[in-house]
Parts: sequence; structure tokens; C-alpha cells
Amino acid sequence: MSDTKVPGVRDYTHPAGGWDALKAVAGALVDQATVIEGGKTLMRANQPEGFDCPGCAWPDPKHTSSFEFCENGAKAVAWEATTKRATPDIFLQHTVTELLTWSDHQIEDLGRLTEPMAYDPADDHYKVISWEDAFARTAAGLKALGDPNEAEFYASGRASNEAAFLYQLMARRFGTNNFPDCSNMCHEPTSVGLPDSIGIGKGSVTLEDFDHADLILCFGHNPGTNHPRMMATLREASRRGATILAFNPLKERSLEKFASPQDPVEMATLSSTPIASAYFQVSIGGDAAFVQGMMKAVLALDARDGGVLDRDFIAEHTTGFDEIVAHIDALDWADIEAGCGLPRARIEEAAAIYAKAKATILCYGMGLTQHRDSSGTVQQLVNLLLLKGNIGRPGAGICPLRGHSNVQGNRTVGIAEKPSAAMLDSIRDVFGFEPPREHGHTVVEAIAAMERGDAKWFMGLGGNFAVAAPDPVRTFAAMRKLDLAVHVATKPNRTHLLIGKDALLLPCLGRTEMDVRAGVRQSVTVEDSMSMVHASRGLNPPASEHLMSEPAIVCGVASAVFGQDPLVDWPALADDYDAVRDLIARVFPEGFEDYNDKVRVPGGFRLPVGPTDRVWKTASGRANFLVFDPKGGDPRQGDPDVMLLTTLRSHDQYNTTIYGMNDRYRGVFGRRDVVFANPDDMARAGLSEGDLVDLGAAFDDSGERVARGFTVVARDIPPGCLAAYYPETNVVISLDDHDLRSGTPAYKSAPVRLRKHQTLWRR
Ligand SMILES: Nc1nc2c(c(=O)[nH]1)N[C@H]1C(S)=C(S)[C@@H](COP(=O)(O)OP(=O)(O)OC[C@H]3O[C@@H](n4cnc5c(=O)[nH]c(N)nc54)[C@H](O)[C@@H]3O)O[C@H]1N2
Ligand SMILES: Nc1nc2c(c(=O)[nH]1)N[C@H]1C(S)=C(S)[C@@H](COP(=O)(O)OP(=O)(O)OC[C@H]3O[C@@H](n4cnc5c(=O)[nH]c(N)nc54)[C@H](O)[C@@H]3O)O[C@H]1N2
Ligand SMILES: [Mo]
Repeated sequence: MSDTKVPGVRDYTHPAGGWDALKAVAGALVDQATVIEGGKTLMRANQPEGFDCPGCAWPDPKHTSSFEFCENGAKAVAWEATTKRATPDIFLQHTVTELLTWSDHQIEDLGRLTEPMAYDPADDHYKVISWEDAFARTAAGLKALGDPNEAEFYASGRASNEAAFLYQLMARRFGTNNFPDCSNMCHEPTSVGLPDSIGIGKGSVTLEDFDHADLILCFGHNPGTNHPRMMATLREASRRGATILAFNPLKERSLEKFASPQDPVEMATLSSTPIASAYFQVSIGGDAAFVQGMMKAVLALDARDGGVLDRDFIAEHTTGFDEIVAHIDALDWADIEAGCGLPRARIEEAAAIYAKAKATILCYGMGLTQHRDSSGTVQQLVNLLLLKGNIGRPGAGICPLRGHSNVQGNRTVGIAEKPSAAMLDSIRDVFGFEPPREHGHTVVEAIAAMERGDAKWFMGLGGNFAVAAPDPVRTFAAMRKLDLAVHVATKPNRTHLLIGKDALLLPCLGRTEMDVRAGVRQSVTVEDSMSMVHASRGLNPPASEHLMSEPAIVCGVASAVFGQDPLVDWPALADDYDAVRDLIARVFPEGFEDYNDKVRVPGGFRLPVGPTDRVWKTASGRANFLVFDPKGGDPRQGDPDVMLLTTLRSHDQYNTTIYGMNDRYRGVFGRRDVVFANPDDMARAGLSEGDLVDLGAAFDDSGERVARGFTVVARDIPPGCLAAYYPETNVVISLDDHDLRSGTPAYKSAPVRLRKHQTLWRR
């Protein structure tokens, strides 16, 4: 490793995985003092009888019983199974104001919450209360509202299907569809864009498809860090001779080469498997242009040689082919090149590989979904696949890489601010009340409602709402206007410390812990990225005897709100998750029939996904080619001084949870205050590596929205592009800058001005 001029920044030359990954697992276990118990706990992750890994939503190979190694899954488990405790005593030692001066890492590293607490404004401390009081105060806050739509029910995608179903039932029974949820900040362009294209907002592939693909396209995701179990799949594919192409402004190590910690030969010989055969460094936000360029080149190859397009599929299964061809024909190569930052020859190179491939899977992550016009971009990915009939046959399809381990399941069981009429009808028929029909708030809309004073009551089923959302200047202030915020959480975080009039902190069990209700060990269920639903049972003793499960907490609140509810027997549901699953099966008969039987089969079951079988539940009854019609406009507004900042996860973090200060694969150690920039851009701005810089939100006249004091590091990144870590840089993300159709913030293309660090910031 060679050192750069910047302390803590080096060239990392090793492959992803390998011995460094094993060392990191050991380190994580020691840090969280979970050495013996944690080690045992790890062995039970993603086992037929164990719990679902709280890390990512990548599926597990069926019928395996061997522990599939995953460094970041290990960190997620160690972080939850820690022996550190955030007891009420700790909260008596520190005021909320003092805790707010701590870093995100320090706050969460206090450990697991142990008892329910309420904020006491008299001396600025959180203090113990009973569960009964906690439920009563939560319910009193709800009942004091003038309108049910003054309540916001946030969900982060870690909750089980059972907890999420009960949560949406409680909120709708109360009278609102206000479900801002983490999906609004994540894969909402998938949920919004895909249904118009293929009739469902989910991926079409199964894990087995990866065994049959000869081409895998990876757009805007970083699997070595965020979906590490996917590395085993990509490595297999690469060894089998499949071609993998990576599209990413940054050269991510795991997409270049990977050494499997489970392969004795690679470990002993320090060798590795190359992953991507070719790397395309599109500029930030340039994917739609690149994909349209690929389509143009594919159409040209078909016109020249014939036999490239799947004409039978197009005729039988699609609409809009003529329109898309006309649209693509009319595109100018110069505009395409300018749009994606790569020359025509490179686009044609990718297109030629795609044209020859027999079965293609297209994977994508946040690099695609967190921009203006991301819903439309997702539809361009589908167009590319449809040209060659690459959906609904073995080895082919679209594969959005979901975020939280059960974010897809939360959506499936009803956490939706824009619910379908069919689902609401079903809820009405099963429970005998009329659920609200008016659409509710997304995350961005919820914050606006809080700012206006229209939303007064907030509940968070997990997550770190205010830190994950854009623009802390506005968002934190909005949180502080609330009458009551109720946080269900495993660990403390900054959102819990943003107090309005009143706040409650309710500690819950995590995935790794045994959940016993009415003397029976319960299991919950989750859905992965590939629509597989399976059971999860924790095995660790709870972090504290006072913890309650998320389903029980939701039922506790609901009982306090609705009293003796003639329509829903909340106390009974809290003690019997089979009964909750029976209700899910009645509300969602398609796919969940015999739910309780099917989850008892190891490996679980797959929910129906129409496109897998070429069933298209679109208005046309076919898959639709959809023309790209961007509405968001150029984030730079034509100003050459403005650059685009993309905000990323390091290798040592889980969203807003910062495990540690290293980002090993990118060669950053012991710090997170860096920004990666193109060397030519740095020279033009008169910057040298190691200089202290500020990133200012480009079109903000307040001068307040500046990420200050970052150290600039030269990287191979396209001109005009910058990259830095989230959430430290969320101050430059505007609440008003989002995909117009899905509301997902443009976290990956923030217009900023890069300046030498200064105390007073002006544009
Ligand atoms: N260990 C760990 N696992 C996680 C998470 C975690 O934080 N830690 N988070 C979970 C969640 S909620 C999610 S949503 C997923 C996130 O998983 P990813 O989608 O992999 O997340 P990001 O780190 O945001 O990185 C996205 C990638 O997109 C690239 N990128 C940035 N801008 C662009 C662009 O304009 N075009 C293209 N093509 N690429 C671009 C970045 O360089 C980066 O490699 O992971 C889940 N799993
Ligand atoms: N700039 C920028 N911002 C982003 C993103 C980005 O790429 N760039 N990514 C966005 C994305 S994709 C997402 S998904 C959001 C994430 O937004 P969130 O889902 O709101 O955030 P997390 O950081 O995952 O939440 C962490 C907290 O969850 C709680 N927790 C952990 N496990 C459990 C559990 O089992 N039960 C309960 N009740 N609580 C638990 C802990 O208290 C912990 O502090 O952030 C978004 N924000
Ligand atoms: Mo996410």
C-alpha cells in the first residue's frame, strides 16, 4: 500500500473479501464485546432454524446449511447482539442537549436501550416510565389530534411482516394513510417506475437465474459493502464464464476483484476472482443517457446484422416498440455522450456485448434510484431488457437490490402511503371498517407537513428518520415542532434527541433475540429482494427483561387507542403471530394462502411475481416500452461552476449507523471527512490533495447549507463529479430536490460548489 498525502488515505490494492474481511469480523465482535456469544449468534444467521440476517435483503441459497460468510452481516449482528447497554442511568448522566453534541457513532454506540423512557423537559433528561404509561401517553397524543392526518407513521424496513401489518392496520383504523417510510428514500422509483413497465414494483429474477445468465449488468450498486452475500453469486458467475459489466462513476473494488473467504485456495494463495470484465465510469446521473445509447447501438446492430432483437417477444408481449424506436432514432449521439460522460465507442462496446448475450440480468441500486427522474431511468433499464426478451425466462430479468432486510415485505403487507383500492377493499372486507382512501405522505411530504404544523404526532417503527432525510436545517426544525414523537428502537440515535413538546423512547427486541409471547416462542417472517418469504426466529436472550417485541408494542398502542376494539383483538394478536399471519393471508389471499404452513417449510415460499412468468398486470396487459421524458431539469442549471455530489455508504456503516471509521475498499482509514474529486477539477479549482474544502448547496441563498471542513482526495471519478459519505453531507441535499414521480430525494446528484474551507460561506 502506498500512502497519499492525506493522513488515513491509502491505495488499497487487495481484492474485496479475503483475509482483511475475516480480520474485520473478529474486530467487530471484539469491539461490541460479543466474542463468544456473538460468534455463536453468527452461526445462526440465515439458517433454516435461525434468524434472518438484519443486514441486507439479498436472498439465501435454498437448502444450504453452511454458514455463508458475510463480513457486513457479521457487523450488523454484532452491533445488535452487543453487550453494551444504554440504560436509564446513562440518560440521567447526560442531558439530551449534551448527547446532541456527540457523533452519530457515539450516540448509537451507547448500546441497546433497556427500558421505556419519556423526555422530561424540567431537566432535559429521558427518564424511565412504565410500558402502560408509555402506551397511554402515545394514545392520548393521537386522540388529542383534530384530524387523523395530523399523525405520521414512519417505518424503516427492518420490521417483520407481522409488525408492519399490525402497524398499518392500527394507522388505517385510526384514519390515515400517512406512511412515510424508508422506501421513499430508497427504491421508490422501483415501486413507481416498474409497475407501468411490467405490472409490478418488484424484481423478476430468482437466485437460480444467476446460474443461467451469461451477462450480468451492474448499475449503481456496491455489492462488496452493501450486499456482500451477492459477491458469492457474482464470483460463481464470473468463474463460470459469464460476463459482468459494471456501470459506476467510482471504481468499486468488489466489482473489480473478490477473494472468497470460503475458498481455501484463494485464501492460501492470496489470489482472487476478477468480477467485472469491463467497467464503464458513467458520470453522475448519466445512466439514462447511457442506456438509451445502448439501445440506439443495439437497434443499429439489429438493422445491420439482424437477429439481435427478440421480435417474437416484442410482438407477443409488448407495446410501444415503434414509439421507442422512433424516439431513440431521433436522439443525437453528441447529446448521449454529453449526458453520460462516455464516448460513443464505449457505449457501442457495451451494446455489442449485450447484443451477443443469450440471457441477461440487470441489477441496480441507489446509484440509479436517488436522482431527479429516477422512475423514468428505471423504465429505460426495462426497455433495454425488453428489446431482447430478457424478462420472464431463465437467466434473465431485472434485479433491483433492495435496501433494508424487510423493506420489500413492509410494502407487501400494506405500508404504503398510496395504497391500491383493492388492498383497502380487502382490509374493509376482512375487518369491517372503512379505511381512509385519501393518499398519505411520503417522507418529504411528511417533513413539509411537520414544518407547516399540519403534522403534530410522529411515530417511528425503527429507523433514524431525521438523519436519513435530506436537509437537517429544515428537517431537524420540523421534528422540533411536533407535539409528540414516539420512537420504537433498539438503540438511541439523533432523531430521538430532536424533541418537540414531548417524546417517548420505546425499546424493542431485535431479530437476533428470542421472542416469547404467552409462553410460546414466536417466529416472524420477512421477504427478501427476490420475493422469497421465510421465517426468522431469534435465539439470543433479550438485551433486557423490559424489552417488548415490535408486534407487541404496536398492539399495546392500539389497545390504548381503541380500548375494547370489537373489530380487532389486539391483545390476542400480540400473543400469537400465527393469528397475525392468518389475517395477512385473508387480506392478501394471492400468494399468502396457507401462510402459516408455507413458512414452516425451510426456505419459505415465493410470492407471485407476474413478469417471471410473462404475466403483465399493466393497463395494456403487456410489458410497455416507455419513452424517457425527464421532468426534473438539469440540477446544475447550466452553471459550469456547479458540480454534482453523490453521497455514499462506507464499508463500516449501516445507513445512519456508523460502526467504525474505515472504508477499507476505498482506502480510507480512521476518518469519514473526505470528498473524492477528479484531479483535473481540483487543479482547475486551485486545490491540492489534502486541502480543506467546503461543499455548499449550489442554489441556496441562505448560506447555511454547507458541509464544512472536508479533506479533498484525488480519485478516478468523471469530471464534474464528487463523492462523499452520507449522512455527514445530507446538509447539502435539498428537500425540494427529488424524483418528481416517486419523491425519492436526489441524494446521488446534489448540485454543489466546491470551495477552499472558509468561515463565512457565500456562493
Ligand atoms: N453494510 C451495509 N449494507 C447495506 C446498507 C448499509 O448501509 N451498509 N444499506 C442497505 C440499504 S437501506 C440500501 S438501500 C442498500 C444500498 O446499497 P447500494 O445501492 O450499493 O448503496 P450506496 O452506497 O448508496 O451506493 C451506490 C453505488 O452507486 C454508485 N453511484 C453513485 N452515483 C451514481 C450514478 O449516478 N450512476 C451510477 N451508475 N452509479 C452511481 C456509487 O459509486 C456506489 O457504488 O444497501 C443495504 N445494505
Ligand atoms: N445522503 C443520503 N441519504 C440517504 C441515503 C443515501 O444514500 N444518501 N440513503 C437512504 C436510504 S436508501 C435509506 S433506506 C434511509 C435509511 O433510513 P432509516 O431506515 O430511517 O435509517 P437507519 O440508519 O437504517 O436506522 C437506524 C436505526 O434503526 C434502529 N433499529 C435498528 N434495528 C432495529 C430493529 O430491529 N427494530 C427497531 N424498531 N429499530 C431498529 C436503531 O435505533 C438505529 O439507530 O436513508 C436514506 N438517506
Ligand atoms: Mo435503502
